[in-house]
Amino acid sequence: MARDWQDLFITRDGAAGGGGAADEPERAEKRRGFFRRLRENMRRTRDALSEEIQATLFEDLDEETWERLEEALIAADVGARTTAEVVEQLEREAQRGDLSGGEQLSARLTELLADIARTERSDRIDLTPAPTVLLVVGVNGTGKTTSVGKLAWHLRRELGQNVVLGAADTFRAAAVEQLEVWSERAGVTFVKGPAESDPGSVAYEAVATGVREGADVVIIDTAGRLHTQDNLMAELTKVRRVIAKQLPGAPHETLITVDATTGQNGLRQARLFAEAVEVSGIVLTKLDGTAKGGIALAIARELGIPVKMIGIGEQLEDLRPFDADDFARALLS
Ligand SMILES: Nc1nc2c(ncn2[C@@H]2O[C@H](COP(=O)(O)OP(=O)(O)OP(=O)(O)O)[C@@H](O)[C@H]2O)c(=O)[nH]1
Ligand SMILES: [Mg+2]
Repeated sequence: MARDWQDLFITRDGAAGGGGAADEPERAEKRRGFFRRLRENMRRTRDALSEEIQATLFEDLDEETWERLEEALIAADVGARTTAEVVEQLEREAQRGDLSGGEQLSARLTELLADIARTERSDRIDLTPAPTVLLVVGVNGTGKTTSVGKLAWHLRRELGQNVVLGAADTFRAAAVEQLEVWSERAGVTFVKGPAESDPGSVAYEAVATGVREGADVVIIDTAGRLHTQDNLMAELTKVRRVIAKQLPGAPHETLITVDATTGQNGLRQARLFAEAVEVSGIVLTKLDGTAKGGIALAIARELGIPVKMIGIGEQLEDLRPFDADDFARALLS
Protein backbone atom coordinates (compact mmCIF):
# COMPACT_ATOMS: atom_id res chain seq x y z
CA MET A 1 0.00 0.00 0.00
CA ALA A 2 1.41 3.31 -1.02
CA ARG A 3 1.84 6.57 0.77
CA ASP A 4 -0.82 9.12 -0.11
CA TRP A 5 -1.09 12.92 0.03
CA GLN A 6 -2.46 12.84 3.57
CA ASP A 7 0.77 11.13 4.64
CA LEU A 8 2.97 13.71 2.94
CA PHE A 9 1.31 16.86 4.21
CA ILE A 10 0.87 17.90 7.80
CA THR A 11 -2.25 20.06 7.78
CA ARG A 12 -3.78 22.24 10.48
CA ASP A 13 -6.93 20.17 10.69
CA GLY A 14 -4.92 17.02 11.44
CA ALA A 15 -2.67 14.89 9.30
CA ALA A 16 -5.47 12.47 8.59
CA GLY A 17 -7.44 15.05 6.60
CA GLY A 18 -9.85 13.38 4.28
CA GLY A 19 -11.53 11.34 6.69
CA GLY A 20 -12.92 9.16 9.30
CA ALA A 21 -12.94 5.41 9.52
CA ALA A 22 -15.74 5.20 6.97
CA ASP A 23 -13.32 6.32 4.27
CA GLU A 24 -10.66 3.80 5.21
CA PRO A 25 -11.58 0.99 2.75
CA GLU A 26 -11.75 3.50 -0.05
CA ARG A 27 -8.45 5.06 0.95
CA ALA A 28 -6.86 1.61 1.13
CA GLU A 29 -8.13 0.76 -2.34
CA LYS A 30 -6.75 4.03 -3.64
CA ARG A 31 -3.36 3.32 -2.08
CA ARG A 32 -3.25 -0.08 -3.76
CA GLY A 33 -4.05 1.62 -7.06
CA PHE A 34 -1.24 4.12 -6.48
CA PHE A 35 1.22 1.34 -5.85
CA ARG A 36 0.20 -0.57 -8.97
CA ARG A 37 0.67 2.57 -11.02
CA LEU A 38 4.02 3.35 -9.39
CA ARG A 39 5.23 -0.14 -10.15
CA GLU A 40 3.90 -0.01 -13.69
CA ASN A 41 5.31 3.41 -14.52
CA MET A 42 8.73 2.56 -13.12
CA ARG A 43 8.83 -0.50 -15.33
CA ARG A 44 11.95 0.51 -17.18
CA THR A 45 14.14 0.64 -14.10
CA ARG A 46 12.48 -2.40 -12.58
CA ASP A 47 12.96 -4.51 -15.70
CA ALA A 48 16.63 -3.61 -15.83
CA LEU A 49 17.17 -4.50 -12.18
CA SER A 50 14.93 -7.50 -11.83
CA GLU A 51 16.42 -9.36 -14.75
CA GLU A 52 19.70 -9.58 -12.86
CA ILE A 53 18.06 -10.26 -9.55
CA GLN A 54 15.70 -12.91 -10.89
CA ALA A 55 18.73 -14.62 -12.33
CA THR A 56 20.16 -15.03 -8.84
CA LEU A 57 16.97 -16.50 -7.34
CA PHE A 58 17.77 -20.09 -8.10
CA GLU A 59 21.50 -19.94 -7.76
CA ASP A 60 24.06 -19.98 -5.01
CA LEU A 61 25.31 -16.62 -3.86
CA ASP A 62 28.83 -16.42 -5.18
CA GLU A 63 31.32 -14.02 -6.68
CA GLU A 64 29.32 -13.86 -9.88
CA THR A 65 26.16 -12.87 -7.98
CA TRP A 66 27.89 -9.86 -6.45
CA GLU A 67 29.41 -8.78 -9.72
CA ARG A 68 26.10 -9.03 -11.52
CA LEU A 69 24.26 -7.17 -8.80
CA GLU A 70 26.90 -4.46 -8.78
CA GLU A 71 26.61 -3.99 -12.53
CA ALA A 72 22.81 -3.82 -12.37
CA LEU A 73 22.79 -1.20 -9.60
CA ILE A 74 25.37 0.93 -11.35
CA ALA A 75 23.45 0.68 -14.61
CA ALA A 76 20.34 1.89 -12.73
CA ASP A 77 22.36 4.95 -11.61
CA VAL A 78 22.39 4.06 -7.93
CA GLY A 79 25.95 5.46 -8.00
CA ALA A 80 29.28 3.74 -7.52
CA ARG A 81 29.74 4.52 -3.84
CA THR A 82 26.23 3.59 -2.77
CA THR A 83 26.35 0.43 -4.88
CA ALA A 84 29.61 -0.66 -3.28
CA GLU A 85 28.17 -0.11 0.20
CA VAL A 86 25.06 -2.16 -0.57
CA VAL A 87 26.87 -5.04 -2.22
CA GLU A 88 29.53 -5.23 0.51
CA GLN A 89 26.82 -5.31 3.15
CA LEU A 90 24.98 -8.15 1.39
CA GLU A 91 28.21 -10.05 0.89
CA ARG A 92 29.02 -9.77 4.60
CA GLU A 93 25.56 -10.97 5.53
CA ALA A 94 25.85 -13.91 3.13
CA GLN A 95 29.24 -14.86 4.59
CA ARG A 96 27.76 -14.80 8.08
CA GLY A 97 25.11 -17.20 6.80
CA ASP A 98 22.27 -14.70 7.19
CA LEU A 99 21.31 -14.94 3.54
CA SER A 100 20.97 -18.36 2.07
CA GLY A 101 19.53 -17.81 -1.36
CA GLY A 102 18.22 -15.48 -3.99
CA GLU A 103 14.87 -14.91 -2.38
CA GLN A 104 16.36 -13.73 0.91
CA LEU A 105 18.85 -11.66 -1.02
CA SER A 106 16.10 -9.90 -2.89
CA ALA A 107 14.13 -9.16 0.31
CA ARG A 108 17.22 -7.83 2.06
CA LEU A 109 18.18 -5.74 -0.95
CA THR A 110 14.73 -4.13 -0.89
CA GLU A 111 15.26 -3.19 2.78
CA LEU A 112 18.73 -1.79 2.16
CA LEU A 113 17.59 0.30 -0.81
CA ALA A 114 14.69 1.69 1.22
CA ASP A 115 17.10 2.63 4.02
CA ILE A 116 19.27 4.48 1.54
CA ALA A 117 16.32 6.33 0.05
CA ARG A 118 15.57 7.78 3.50
CA THR A 119 17.49 10.76 4.82
CA GLU A 120 17.71 12.07 8.35
CA ARG A 121 15.63 15.08 7.43
CA SER A 122 11.84 14.97 7.40
CA ASP A 123 10.31 13.83 4.14
CA ARG A 124 6.99 15.45 5.01
CA ILE A 125 5.77 18.96 4.24
CA ASP A 126 4.36 20.98 7.09
CA LEU A 127 1.37 23.05 6.02
CA THR A 128 0.51 24.34 9.49
CA PRO A 129 1.93 27.86 8.97
CA ALA A 130 -0.84 29.95 7.41
CA PRO A 131 -0.13 30.46 4.63
CA THR A 132 2.69 28.01 3.94
CA VAL A 133 4.92 29.22 1.11
CA LEU A 134 6.49 26.68 -1.25
CA LEU A 135 9.11 27.93 -3.69
CA VAL A 136 9.88 25.71 -6.68
CA VAL A 137 13.26 26.05 -8.39
CA GLY A 138 15.39 24.07 -10.83
CA VAL A 139 17.13 23.75 -14.15
CA ASN A 140 15.23 24.50 -17.40
CA GLY A 141 12.69 21.91 -18.47
CA THR A 142 12.97 19.72 -15.39
CA GLY A 143 9.23 19.88 -14.65
CA LYS A 144 8.73 22.85 -12.31
CA THR A 145 5.58 24.31 -13.82
CA THR A 146 3.75 21.02 -14.40
CA SER A 147 4.65 19.82 -10.89
CA VAL A 148 3.39 23.10 -9.39
CA GLY A 149 0.16 22.74 -11.37
CA LYS A 150 -0.41 19.13 -10.38
CA LEU A 151 0.44 19.85 -6.76
CA ALA A 152 -2.08 22.71 -6.67
CA TRP A 153 -4.70 20.35 -8.06
CA HIS A 154 -4.09 17.67 -5.39
CA LEU A 155 -3.95 20.21 -2.57
CA ARG A 156 -7.21 21.80 -3.67
CA ARG A 157 -9.18 18.80 -4.85
CA GLU A 158 -8.01 16.12 -2.46
CA LEU A 159 -7.05 17.99 0.68
CA GLY A 160 -9.42 20.96 0.36
CA GLN A 161 -6.59 23.49 0.77
CA ASN A 162 -6.97 27.05 -0.49
CA VAL A 163 -4.07 27.62 -2.83
CA VAL A 164 -2.50 30.66 -4.51
CA LEU A 165 -0.16 30.13 -7.47
CA GLY A 166 2.46 32.78 -8.21
CA ALA A 167 3.93 32.94 -11.73
CA ALA A 168 7.39 34.23 -10.92
CA ASP A 169 8.76 32.85 -14.17
CA THR A 170 8.43 36.23 -15.84
CA PHE A 171 10.99 35.28 -18.46
CA ARG A 172 8.56 33.78 -20.96
CA ALA A 173 4.95 34.78 -21.53
CA ALA A 174 4.18 31.14 -22.39
CA ALA A 175 5.33 30.06 -18.94
CA VAL A 176 2.80 32.39 -17.30
CA GLU A 177 0.00 31.10 -19.54
CA GLN A 178 0.97 27.49 -18.85
CA LEU A 179 0.60 28.07 -15.12
CA GLU A 180 -2.63 30.00 -15.58
CA VAL A 181 -4.17 27.01 -17.37
CA TRP A 182 -3.18 24.83 -14.43
CA SER A 183 -4.68 27.26 -11.93
CA GLU A 184 -8.00 27.17 -13.79
CA ARG A 185 -7.97 23.40 -13.87
CA ALA A 186 -7.26 23.21 -10.16
CA GLY A 187 -9.66 26.02 -9.29
CA VAL A 188 -7.08 28.08 -7.39
CA THR A 189 -6.11 31.76 -7.23
CA PHE A 190 -3.56 32.88 -9.80
CA VAL A 191 -1.14 35.80 -9.42
CA LYS A 192 0.97 37.17 -12.24
CA GLY A 193 2.78 40.43 -12.91
CA PRO A 194 2.97 42.66 -15.97
CA ALA A 195 5.12 41.29 -18.85
CA GLU A 196 8.81 41.05 -17.94
CA SER A 197 8.19 42.22 -14.41
CA ASP A 198 10.59 41.41 -11.62
CA PRO A 199 10.15 37.85 -10.25
CA GLY A 200 10.60 39.23 -6.73
CA SER A 201 7.62 41.53 -7.11
CA VAL A 202 5.41 38.69 -8.38
CA ALA A 203 6.49 36.51 -5.45
CA TYR A 204 5.76 39.41 -3.10
CA GLU A 205 2.31 39.90 -4.61
CA ALA A 206 1.53 36.17 -4.46
CA VAL A 207 2.41 35.96 -0.77
CA ALA A 208 0.48 39.20 -0.06
CA THR A 209 -2.55 37.70 -1.83
CA GLY A 210 -2.21 34.50 0.19
CA VAL A 211 -2.13 36.47 3.44
CA ARG A 212 -5.03 38.71 2.41
CA GLU A 213 -7.21 35.81 1.26
CA GLY A 214 -6.36 33.66 4.26
CA ALA A 215 -5.00 30.98 1.90
CA ASP A 216 -3.48 27.75 3.20
CA VAL A 217 -0.69 27.41 0.66
CA VAL A 218 1.14 29.73 -1.73
CA ILE A 219 3.20 28.00 -4.42
CA ILE A 220 5.66 30.03 -6.45
CA ASP A 221 6.92 28.83 -9.82
CA THR A 222 10.23 30.24 -11.03
CA ALA A 223 12.13 30.37 -14.31
CA GLY A 224 14.53 27.55 -15.16
CA ARG A 225 18.19 28.36 -14.59
CA LEU A 226 21.60 26.79 -14.35
CA HIS A 227 23.67 27.03 -11.21
CA THR A 228 26.38 28.65 -13.36
CA GLN A 229 24.20 31.66 -14.21
CA ASP A 230 25.30 33.86 -11.34
CA ASN A 231 22.84 36.67 -12.04
CA LEU A 232 19.90 34.24 -12.12
CA MET A 233 21.04 32.50 -8.95
CA ALA A 234 21.31 35.91 -7.27
CA GLU A 235 17.77 36.59 -8.45
CA LEU A 236 16.57 33.47 -6.60
CA THR A 237 18.26 34.64 -3.43
CA LYS A 238 16.47 37.94 -3.86
CA VAL A 239 13.10 36.22 -4.39
CA ARG A 240 13.66 34.31 -1.15
CA ARG A 241 14.58 37.51 0.69
CA VAL A 242 11.50 39.35 -0.58
CA ILE A 243 9.28 36.47 0.53
CA ALA A 244 10.91 36.33 3.98
CA LYS A 245 10.43 40.05 4.46
CA GLN A 246 6.77 39.80 3.60
CA LEU A 247 6.17 36.74 5.77
CA PRO A 248 8.73 35.81 8.44
CA GLY A 249 9.70 32.13 8.21
CA ALA A 250 8.76 31.91 4.52
CA PRO A 251 9.51 30.29 2.14
CA HIS A 252 8.82 27.30 4.36
CA GLU A 253 10.01 24.89 1.69
CA THR A 254 12.25 25.34 -1.31
CA LEU A 255 11.76 22.38 -3.62
CA ILE A 256 14.09 21.64 -6.50
CA THR A 257 12.90 19.64 -9.49
CA VAL A 258 15.41 17.13 -10.85
CA ASP A 259 14.87 15.31 -14.15
CA ALA A 260 15.59 11.63 -13.47
CA THR A 261 16.46 10.98 -17.11
CA THR A 262 19.57 13.14 -16.69
CA GLY A 263 20.92 10.64 -14.14
CA GLN A 264 24.19 11.47 -12.41
CA ASN A 265 24.23 14.83 -14.17
CA GLY A 266 20.96 15.74 -12.45
CA LEU A 267 22.56 14.81 -9.16
CA ARG A 268 25.47 17.18 -9.84
CA GLN A 269 23.07 19.97 -10.76
CA ALA A 270 21.05 19.46 -7.60
CA ARG A 271 24.21 19.55 -5.49
CA LEU A 272 25.42 22.83 -7.00
CA PHE A 273 21.95 24.35 -6.77
CA ALA A 274 21.66 23.38 -3.12
CA GLU A 275 25.01 25.05 -2.45
CA ALA A 276 23.70 28.31 -3.90
CA VAL A 277 20.20 28.39 -2.37
CA GLU A 278 18.83 26.52 0.60
CA VAL A 279 16.87 23.52 -0.66
CA SER A 280 14.59 21.52 1.65
CA GLY A 281 13.33 18.85 -0.70
CA ILE A 282 13.53 17.31 -4.13
CA VAL A 283 10.84 16.62 -6.68
CA LEU A 284 12.29 13.88 -8.88
CA THR A 285 10.48 13.98 -12.21
CA LYS A 286 10.28 11.77 -15.33
CA LEU A 287 11.02 8.53 -13.51
CA ASP A 288 8.74 6.88 -16.07
CA GLY A 289 11.11 7.78 -18.86
CA THR A 290 14.26 6.15 -17.60
CA ALA A 291 15.84 2.84 -16.63
CA LYS A 292 18.05 4.83 -14.26
CA GLY A 293 15.52 5.40 -11.47
CA GLY A 294 18.21 4.41 -8.95
CA ILE A 295 19.22 8.06 -9.09
CA ALA A 296 16.63 8.67 -6.34
CA LEU A 297 18.82 6.62 -3.99
CA ALA A 298 22.04 8.35 -5.05
CA ILE A 299 20.44 11.76 -4.46
CA ALA A 300 19.19 10.88 -1.01
CA ARG A 301 22.48 9.30 0.05
CA GLU A 302 24.87 11.81 -1.44
CA LEU A 303 22.99 15.06 -0.86
CA GLY A 304 21.12 14.15 2.31
CA ILE A 305 18.15 16.11 0.94
CA PRO A 306 14.90 14.14 1.05
CA VAL A 307 13.03 13.33 -2.14
CA LYS A 308 9.51 14.51 -1.25
CA MET A 309 7.63 13.92 -4.48
CA ILE A 310 8.17 12.01 -7.69
CA GLY A 311 6.86 12.41 -11.22
CA ILE A 312 6.06 9.13 -12.93
CA GLY A 313 4.22 10.42 -15.99
CA GLU A 314 2.28 13.26 -17.52
CA GLN A 315 -1.12 12.57 -15.94
CA LEU A 316 -2.36 14.46 -12.90
CA GLU A 317 -2.05 11.41 -10.66
CA ASP A 318 1.51 10.87 -11.84
CA LEU A 319 2.85 13.41 -9.39
CA ARG A 320 3.11 11.36 -6.21
CA PRO A 321 4.37 11.67 -2.65
CA PHE A 322 7.65 9.79 -2.36
CA ASP A 323 8.01 6.92 0.06
CA ALA A 324 11.26 5.03 0.47
CA ASP A 325 9.65 1.63 1.12
CA ASP A 326 7.16 1.96 -1.74
CA PHE A 327 9.95 3.00 -4.04
CA ALA A 328 12.24 0.09 -3.18
CA ARG A 329 9.38 -2.39 -3.46
CA ALA A 330 8.28 -0.93 -6.79
CA LEU A 331 11.84 -1.34 -8.08
CA LEU A 332 12.28 -4.94 -7.01
CA SER A 333 8.97 -6.69 -6.48
N1 LIG B 1 6.99 11.71 -18.76
C1 LIG B 1 7.02 12.70 -17.87
N2 LIG B 1 7.05 13.99 -18.32
C2 LIG B 1 7.10 14.98 -17.40
C3 LIG B 1 7.11 14.73 -16.02
N3 LIG B 1 7.17 15.92 -15.37
C4 LIG B 1 7.18 16.88 -16.32
N4 LIG B 1 7.14 16.33 -17.56
C5 LIG B 1 7.17 17.00 -18.87
O1 LIG B 1 8.38 17.74 -18.99
C6 LIG B 1 8.18 18.88 -19.80
C7 LIG B 1 8.72 20.12 -19.11
O2 LIG B 1 7.92 20.41 -18.00
P1 LIG B 1 7.75 21.87 -17.39
O3 LIG B 1 6.90 21.72 -16.19
O4 LIG B 1 7.31 22.83 -18.42
O5 LIG B 1 9.24 22.17 -16.98
P2 LIG B 1 9.82 23.51 -16.31
O6 LIG B 1 10.86 23.09 -15.35
O7 LIG B 1 8.72 24.35 -15.81
O8 LIG B 1 10.50 24.18 -17.59
P3 LIG B 1 11.05 25.70 -17.70
O9 LIG B 1 10.03 26.58 -17.09
O10 LIG B 1 11.20 25.91 -19.17
O11 LIG B 1 12.35 25.72 -16.99
C8 LIG B 1 6.69 18.94 -20.08
O12 LIG B 1 6.43 18.41 -21.36
C9 LIG B 1 6.08 18.04 -19.02
O13 LIG B 1 4.87 17.44 -19.40
C10 LIG B 1 7.08 13.34 -15.57
O14 LIG B 1 7.11 13.01 -14.39
N5 LIG B 1 7.05 12.40 -16.55
MG1 LIG C 1 8.25 26.35 -16.16
